[in-house]
Amino acid sequence: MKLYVTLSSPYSRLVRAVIIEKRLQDRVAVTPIQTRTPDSPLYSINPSGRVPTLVTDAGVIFEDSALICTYLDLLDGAPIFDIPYDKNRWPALRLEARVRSLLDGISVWGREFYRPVNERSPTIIEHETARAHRLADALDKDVAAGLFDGPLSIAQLLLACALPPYWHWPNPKLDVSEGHPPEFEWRSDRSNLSNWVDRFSERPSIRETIPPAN
Ligand SMILES: N[C@@H](CCC(=O)N[C@@H](CS)C(=O)NCC(=O)O)C(=O)O
Repeated sequence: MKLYVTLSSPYSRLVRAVIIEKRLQDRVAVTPIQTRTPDSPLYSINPSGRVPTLVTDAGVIFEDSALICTYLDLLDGAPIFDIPYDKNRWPALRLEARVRSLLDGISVWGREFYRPVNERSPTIIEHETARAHRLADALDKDVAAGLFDGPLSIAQLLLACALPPYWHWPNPKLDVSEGHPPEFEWRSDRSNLSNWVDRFSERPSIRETIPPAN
């Protein structure tokens, strides 16, 4: 199978982490590909042009990190990320949705900075920055309440993939004519979240998927 990714994409990183957790490295070739260009080679594989995109051995195309993770998890018939239909199901799904909401917002926020300065929207940047801080506050409380302490889950992997440092310098893809974009200071006053991410990030699946410096 082939998994098309960009190494900076947090959604792709989640799937790359799942491949490591499931020891599927021999079955899935992680293949970096250019996205967001008029002639991206991904368009002829997946019309959405989004990564992660999985092409199965039978040539079936999957997109969306959640779907791809479920597919890969079930390949060996011994899923480790399956959420059982018991009383823990709704808390687990709720937590995963909250983390995904953080990541979705951060992605919109970060994308603004990849535009030329004169195309950036201060309104979107302000809105997404505020959203990210509200969610980080809520997740700090969730960590303190022990909600991320259970067995390995997609919510945990997503949280670790969503909160790296964002910008590496020098970064030729960013217009810095009006200065460097601000970092998302998600650690400040959030020691529960910060300590949890540091501890969790010692897992090989997180260590081995750190986005490269450009
Ligand atoms: N909901 C999707 C989001 C995937 C996504 O937004 N991928 C971004 C990279 S982080 C992408 O491929 N962007 C390319 C484009 O918009 O053309 C998932 O979970 O996989």
